[in-house]
Amino acid sequence: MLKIWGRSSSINVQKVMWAVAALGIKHERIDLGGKFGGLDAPEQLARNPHGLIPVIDDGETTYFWLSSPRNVAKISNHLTGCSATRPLLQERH
Ligand SMILES: N[C@@H](CCC(=O)N[C@@H](CS)C(=O)NCC(=O)O)C(=O)O
Repeated sequence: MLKIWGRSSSINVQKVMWAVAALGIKHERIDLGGKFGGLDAPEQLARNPHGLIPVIDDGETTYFWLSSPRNVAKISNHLTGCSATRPLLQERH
């Protein structure tokens, strides 16, 4: 299952949450950052050396921390194995 680290009040986390919901991808979100802290924990810095959220773990070895619309599209394409999500994401932006 996809793991997403980040507090739900973060706009960048919300972009990812929208994408996984729109694509119907099973996921678990773990609170991190803001009042939850934890961004400077060693295991988190190992996932994202920038110490920012969102961080996504697809269960293999790939981690993402950029949630610009272009990167959300890349993440979606990576997760779904197709490029059909790109127009959808661009359309909605
Ligand atoms: N370029 C990154 C920016 C990530 C970013 O700025 N994340 C903010 C939240 S929106 C963050 O980690 N802030 C620290 C915190 O929440 O404690 C992206 O597009 O995801």
